Amino acid sequence: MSSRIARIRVFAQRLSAANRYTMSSSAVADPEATIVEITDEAGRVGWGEVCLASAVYQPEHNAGVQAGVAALAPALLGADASSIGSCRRLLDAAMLGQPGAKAAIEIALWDLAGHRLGVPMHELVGGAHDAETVGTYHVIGIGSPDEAAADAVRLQSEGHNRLQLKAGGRPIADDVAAAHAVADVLEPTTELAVDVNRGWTTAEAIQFSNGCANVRMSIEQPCDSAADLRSIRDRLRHPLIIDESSTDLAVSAGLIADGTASAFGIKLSRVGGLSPVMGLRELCASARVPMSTDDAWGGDIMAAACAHLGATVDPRLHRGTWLAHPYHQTHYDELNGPRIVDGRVTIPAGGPGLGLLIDATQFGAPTHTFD
Ligand code: 0XW
Ligand code: MG
Repeated sequence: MSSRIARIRVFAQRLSAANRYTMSSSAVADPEATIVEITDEAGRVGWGEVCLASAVYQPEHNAGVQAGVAALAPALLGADASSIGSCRRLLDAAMLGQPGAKAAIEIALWDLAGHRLGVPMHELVGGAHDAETVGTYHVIGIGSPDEAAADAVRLQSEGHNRLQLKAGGRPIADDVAAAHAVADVLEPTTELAVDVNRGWTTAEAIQFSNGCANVRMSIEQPCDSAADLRSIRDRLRHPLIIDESSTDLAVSAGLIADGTASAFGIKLSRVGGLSPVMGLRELCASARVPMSTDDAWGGDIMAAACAHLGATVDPRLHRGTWLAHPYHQTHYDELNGPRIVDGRVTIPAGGPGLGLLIDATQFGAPTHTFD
């Protein structure tokens, strides 16, 4: 059953931070999501989305994603959406790189496939271990030791057993104090990652690790480059989680092979969508390396894609699907949009594909229409 693409519409949706959200490189203000609607010849619709938290989290920015989608869309008109691999090849032939723009389109293709076949997305991308909820982790922003400890106590009381403490952008001693304050209130079953979002020098990373020698935690992306991480991996007292440096399968395989990566923070927008993450999932499964399945920011469409994919990762190796919703508090589908319940993320089941019921009028007039 073919599924010729008849129309592609592109929308812009502001996802402003209602609660302060800080990383070493930036505080998230009001990023704008790019939303893609793909309609096939039978009138079936698939939705995709990418929204980067800021212009300094990874080397793409939201205006570029919007422009990239608009430049790529014409290449897909008339293509058979039932062959996602063929559509991806058309996108790669039209433009080198731009994984964020391609991810926004590719997620819509997977959603459309679910609608065409009448099955939930998790069934298409590997099969769910648990089709109702998926694990998650929650971020504690950069603040005082007392604030960080109070957040950790509250989040654990709400059922969270994975915490990510943001660090960087201030004296190392302040981050050491915050990590110790959180460690002092950590329950035995709670895992802690300190995420620096590339903010430290190699010397600062080593200094922090030494200052937290007795803290049970991992350190996520302390420095900017994979070379930096390789240079310090044997001088740290803690395992390394690779996030921003896990740009593709080959790079990630190398980081596993040389022992640098103890785990990954995988972002769909950084690697190009669900298909590349499925490859990373198989690589991590074979190497017994944990991974997350989430993105830098985003609304229900990106959250649902990450949750469906997260459901297909071996729970023993799944670091979770992070949700931006608690920070922007926007739902595109109030009933089915992913939310946190008892420390886990709900997987939308409002229908096939992503399981969302999206009313396009909420996004206003499209920025681009291709038909
Ligand atoms: C915590 N996240 C998934 C959301 C932030 O935007 C960045 C990312 C991370 O792990 O760095
Ligand atoms: Mg990270």
